[in-house]
Amino acid sequence: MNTYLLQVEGMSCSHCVRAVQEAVEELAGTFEVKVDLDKKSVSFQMDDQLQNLETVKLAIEDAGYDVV
Ligand SMILES: [Cu+2]
Repeated sequence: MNTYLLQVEGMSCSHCVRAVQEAVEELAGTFEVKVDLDKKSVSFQMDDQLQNLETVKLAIEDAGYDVV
């Protein structure tokens, strides 16, 4: 299990925070998802056997936000 931190652009309110949170949480192999609106970031733990970073990035982008 590794900890990751991604910068996410486009979040402006608590609804956005929830959308990003859910997009990452619903993926297999992600845990302890925390979105920080002020820092424009999402941190999470990921089991690299079950999930990969590219899929997480795509899930966030599919939710309507940009991973930078
Ligand atoms: Cu919002």
